[in-house]
Amino acid sequence: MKITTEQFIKEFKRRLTDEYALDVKDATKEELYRTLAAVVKSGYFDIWRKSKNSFDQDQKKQVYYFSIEFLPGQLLKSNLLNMGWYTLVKKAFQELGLDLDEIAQVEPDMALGNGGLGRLASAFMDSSASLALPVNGNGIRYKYGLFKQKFVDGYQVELANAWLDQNNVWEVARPSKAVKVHFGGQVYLKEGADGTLEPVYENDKVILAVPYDTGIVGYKNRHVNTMRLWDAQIPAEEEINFPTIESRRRVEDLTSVLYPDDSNEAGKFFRLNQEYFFVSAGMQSIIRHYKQVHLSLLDLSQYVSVHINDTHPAMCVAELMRILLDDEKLSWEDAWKQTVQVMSYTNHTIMAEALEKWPLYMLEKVQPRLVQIIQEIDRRYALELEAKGQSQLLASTRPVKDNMIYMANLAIIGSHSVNGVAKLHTELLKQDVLKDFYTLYPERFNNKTNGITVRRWLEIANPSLTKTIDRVIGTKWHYDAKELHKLASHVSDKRLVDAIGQVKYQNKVRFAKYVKATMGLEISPKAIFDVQVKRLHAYKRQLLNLLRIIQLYLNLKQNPALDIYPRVFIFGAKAAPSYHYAKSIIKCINEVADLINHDDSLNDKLKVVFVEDYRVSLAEKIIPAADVSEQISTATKEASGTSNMKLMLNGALTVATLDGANIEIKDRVGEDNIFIFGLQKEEVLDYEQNHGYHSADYYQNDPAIHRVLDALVDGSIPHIQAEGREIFDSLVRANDEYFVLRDFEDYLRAQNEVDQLYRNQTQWNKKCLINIANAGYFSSDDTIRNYAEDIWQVTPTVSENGKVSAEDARYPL
Ligand code: 26V
Repeated sequence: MKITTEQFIKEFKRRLTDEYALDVKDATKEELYRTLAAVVKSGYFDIWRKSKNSFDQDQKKQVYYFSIEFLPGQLLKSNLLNMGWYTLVKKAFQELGLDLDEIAQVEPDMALGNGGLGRLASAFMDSSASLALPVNGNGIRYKYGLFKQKFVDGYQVELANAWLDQNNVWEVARPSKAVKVHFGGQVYLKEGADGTLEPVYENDKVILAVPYDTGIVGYKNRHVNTMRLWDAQIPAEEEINFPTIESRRRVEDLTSVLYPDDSNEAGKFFRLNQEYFFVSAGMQSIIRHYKQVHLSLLDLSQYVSVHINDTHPAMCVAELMRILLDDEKLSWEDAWKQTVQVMSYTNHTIMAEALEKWPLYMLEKVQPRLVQIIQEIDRRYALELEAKGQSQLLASTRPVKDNMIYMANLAIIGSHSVNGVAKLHTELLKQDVLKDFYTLYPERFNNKTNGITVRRWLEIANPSLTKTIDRVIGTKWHYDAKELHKLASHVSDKRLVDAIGQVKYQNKVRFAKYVKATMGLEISPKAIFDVQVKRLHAYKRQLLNLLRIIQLYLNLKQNPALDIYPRVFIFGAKAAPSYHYAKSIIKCINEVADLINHDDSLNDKLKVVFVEDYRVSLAEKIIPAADVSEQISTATKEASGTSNMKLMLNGALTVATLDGANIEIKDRVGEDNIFIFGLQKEEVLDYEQNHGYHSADYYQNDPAIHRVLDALVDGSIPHIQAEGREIFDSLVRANDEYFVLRDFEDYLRAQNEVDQLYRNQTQWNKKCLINIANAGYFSSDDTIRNYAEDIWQVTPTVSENGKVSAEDARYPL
């Protein structure tokens, strides 16, 4: 049953009356948004129910994707698109005199993540649902999402993001599915009547974990999965144990804030509590549900897969052991066999500082029983290595060392699969970071290159490009993004190539309007829009970009007639609140922007736009308007990157180091269609291992670098006294950890090529077309298909009408 425009309008009006007693003309955007969301939900809730039931009826193997971050952004448009309602509702709204785009903007971003890691988790949720794969998300329902960023005098200021204040229309609270999580106290083992050891808990606190479920709508396939986020509450019968306001607040705080990745000491303890909370709640509910459907826990791994997204949920290993041993009375050997078969783990960074380790004493306070179990895992692991004659690998791989728990080690030992997120990254894991594990368990290691949701980043974010593509190759790519490759045979089609350029221009006009409206800044859509959007981190080298901007500025001041193609540099980035250096870079970019944007003598050849509060919904505005994609991390440091994929999909050309997934992008588009520069992996590793790099030499011997760096400290750029000095020192005195100065010259070369090529619009647009044509290889649909086949061994469910991804499988009203 398909819905018609008339049916939709009737239903919409009826709900608006029922809920608000209003006519369309009298309703606010907020009221219209809520009403539309209600109609949308009525379209998929029944299918959601059926999808859930079918898993149990068919005894399907289930995947549980544990992630401390999810970053879905806004859900209204993607739900409409996936239900097959998007065009219809757009049209119906026009008939009602309403603009769907405007109303969709009312929705606050669901920003329960910092960056790539969380966005990837949400891409995977979308793709799993679209492939009708039985994948469930498991995470935390933070009351405050990632902070809202404001710039005050060029400094980043963090404001609370109380996104739930406006109510989340998509979630459903399920108090009946709550579980109890035990924290703290002491534990000892007592011999039971049957001779088995039983843990006895004393003085522990019990907290109620209440799940909030969000339906994840599959793309036109009548399949809806669940993302389950946990909220912490005080159980009614435990009120007495939380007598003070302070103790009650501690419970609320458990699920209140999302920690930025490098939070401080005090925050760390909370973070560990959060990790145990969502791990324990998730694992308990999995086992409880499993027992309703299956008989024996010895079959667990046939029906359950648990994915550990980065190390934050690594305690899943120990928590499952706890449940199987203590609650279900399995033997250690049986429990361990199931655990390893159930668990799989993805590593998302090789940055040593980001590899989690926790002091034993801290976990002892959170959950003493887990400490016992982890120590036993460690003890048995040592024995196993000894038996295999591989004790020399023990120190570097054991889970417990010097009273610290190494979470990656725990995850790897407790999993049957370990994967990196791009080819280079996986190679580095095998040969460098995790090489001793690779010696021990080569069969566990595999690569799964990241991907993006092509539908969100093209169909939703860039409707005019979507139309242009549809006209040439049809709409099959909406299901299978690799179909985009058919565009490649049209590079000689002048009309198409021009159309690509026109679409880009229109998108730039639109973004320029947004910049004017929000920042009061005039930018010309004729200029090159050069975009770097990602978390602010030293290794991502926003600084390299900035140094080039400063150089262009100085050159233009010296020679106003200098022939450079006009460029608008666009930045979007948040810095972790305690990451001082990253915040100094933000301040410097903002001051350089201020200087440049107010200098009429530059004749609009340069502009710098640092958008406030970069987030998924803003990315959807910026990325379609980008000409150049900056992917300039120090080789080896960026595990994959995913903005690189989104930008190429929207026809931006990439300036890149051979790092992360950039390498795979280059392999697909060919060297002529990407601008590669900079040190390569071997050179970086060589510098690092042999201490062969001396950044001060570059400052001393390269006059161009000398001049640019001096501008940081000699007052040429106002208001950056402290920050300019800090950055100068990091580059010249602290030996420039990320080889910014080393790569500067080659970066300029690559950028000059960009400048030249852009003058030939036909050549440029052809390369854009080739990039778009190859971006389909980075669809998260394919990535998740590989996870399903290689790691989880799950297959798609057959949808309600017997079809999977059927073109006409619209959602009914
Ligand atoms: C966190 C920290 C915190 C302490 C300072 C150093 C540091 C460095 C990196 C991180 C990020 C940790 C995990 C993460 O978000 N990784 C990102 O995962 C994306 C999805 O796989 C991937 O595309 C990005 O390259 C990777 O940085």
